[in-house]
Amino acid sequence: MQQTYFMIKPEIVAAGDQKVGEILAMVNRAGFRITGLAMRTLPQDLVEDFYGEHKGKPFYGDLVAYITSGPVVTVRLERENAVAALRELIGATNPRDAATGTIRDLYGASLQNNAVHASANPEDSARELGLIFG
Ligand code: FUP
Repeated sequence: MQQTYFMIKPEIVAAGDQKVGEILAMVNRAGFRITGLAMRTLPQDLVEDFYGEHKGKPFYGDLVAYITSGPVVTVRLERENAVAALRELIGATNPRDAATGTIRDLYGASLQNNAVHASANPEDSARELGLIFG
């Protein structure tokens, strides 16, 4: 069993419970078990750390401002091969490039407002779960 970090981003949470419910149902149908779940507005210093690999890039400031702009849904998931399986389920970073039927294809609006986050690899997963769930 492997753990991974999943996050539903502010524009989806702001749009109301229906989209949050639909996305969690997709994750559930794909065989993931939810072992941690919270809705919270993340503090700026935590988000700066979380996206630390992007510090200095032109989109970094906007990204941090966006993620801290309202509540997100933070989720710890467990499944066999969870990290790779969840990345496949969410689709490419830019919703325009996301495979048909993936979460970012169905719910993403733009490169920045791409609906959800999932850890990119097992090292990121451990780091992100530590930051978010302690
Ligand atoms: P991902 O791992 O798919 O979330 O993608 P990245 O780690 O490369 O990027 C993190 C977030 O930064 C993306 F979800 C969207 C945002 N981003 C931009 O806003 N502009 C860019 O040019 C690249 C990424």
